[in-house]
Amino acid sequence: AATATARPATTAAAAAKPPPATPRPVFTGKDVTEPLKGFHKAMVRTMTAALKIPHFGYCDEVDLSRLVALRSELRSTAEARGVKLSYMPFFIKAASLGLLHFPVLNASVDEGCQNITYKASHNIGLAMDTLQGLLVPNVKNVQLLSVFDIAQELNRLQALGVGGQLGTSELSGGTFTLSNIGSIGGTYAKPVILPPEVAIGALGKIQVLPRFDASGSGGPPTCKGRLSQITASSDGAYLMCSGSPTCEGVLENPWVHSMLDLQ
Ligand code: CAO
Repeated sequence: AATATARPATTAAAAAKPPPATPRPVFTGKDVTEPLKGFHKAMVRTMTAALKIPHFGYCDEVDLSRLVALRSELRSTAEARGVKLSYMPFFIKAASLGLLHFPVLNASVDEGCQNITYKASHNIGLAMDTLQGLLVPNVKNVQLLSVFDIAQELNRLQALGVGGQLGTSELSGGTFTLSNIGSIGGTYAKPVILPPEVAIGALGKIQVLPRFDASGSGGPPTCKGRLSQITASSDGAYLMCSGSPTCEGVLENPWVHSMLDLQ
């Protein structure tokens, strides 16, 4: 899971975001059985094989405020070059930089678990929701690519995914995988390792959350403003403060402030 302490530009802008589409309810009136085919069948086979691998999971939170700021700074430059810059290229590059330090995670073991092969390339796969089902195309040789190169390749893979055109060259040769459930909205995930790889990473939703630092500080404690308004937006609820210069209108740490100011 990832947290960002960066405050929203304006709550009005956040409130203007369209709500996510809600799937329509399906009423068939009778049971429907149909054969599992193609990619769906392959997905079941792979996931079943994956569950034979011993798994150990570890979850943590990371402050991504600086990444959020950096992406918003670079986004228009990338767009001017015709490339959509999401968070994924940064996550993929960060994973590759981590793998340079821990090559044992960019490896594969043989069927009988007798040998381990340390892979030279960082071919980082990403779980992709496509019309063909859940597919894992990979970005090849990430260790040689810049964040912008990765974004470009990701755009290409996404376009192929949307068009149902991902092929063997995109889907094979992966050495490590990332699953970003954050774009859908969950905070934690328990992904399964894609055989013959030995590790997988998952990312939850980046969100603004109240947190304390190591010294116990969690926001400007000197605020003497009064809470004037609670604004709900698609990103959560923000408490508006009526006048402390330290708060600039939106409380950095709503819960600490609400306790201080309301008591
Ligand atoms: N937290 C908050 N917002 C996030 C986010 C995160 N972790 N990850 C992505 N977003 C945002 C993006 O920035 C983008 O917003 P903007 O348009 O404002 O930039 C929006 O969510 C949509 O992102 P995207 O899906 O277009 O692009 P992506 O590069 O982040 O993700 C891909 C690419 C292929 C992973 C995605 O399209 C997809 O298929 N997601 C589904 C993954 C899935 O099914 N996971 C389950 C796997 S089980 O192992």
